[in-house]
Amino acid sequence: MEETTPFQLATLLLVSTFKKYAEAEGKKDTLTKAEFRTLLDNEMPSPGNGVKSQEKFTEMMKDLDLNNDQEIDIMEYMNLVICMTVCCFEICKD
Ligand SMILES: [Ca+2]
Repeated sequence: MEETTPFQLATLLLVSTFKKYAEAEGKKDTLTKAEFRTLLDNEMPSPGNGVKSQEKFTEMMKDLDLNNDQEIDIMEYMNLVICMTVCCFEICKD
């Protein structure tokens, strides 16, 4: 069996993290508000991440929930991943 590359591993981790929280309640392939809140609290616990307040969370949910169904699907989640990746890229610049 071929070795998993770092890129493949990163992709698997992003998907498994999404699924872990999405499967907690309701539909298995989308994040409810509560599931999304738990994902942010557990996976992005940095005090500087700015999503701790309810106001910031509501704003973030509104920005990500493009089809306005009050849930975050995998494509909407990917917009968060893109933002996080670009921020990381900028921070890692020398
Ligand atoms: Ca949605």
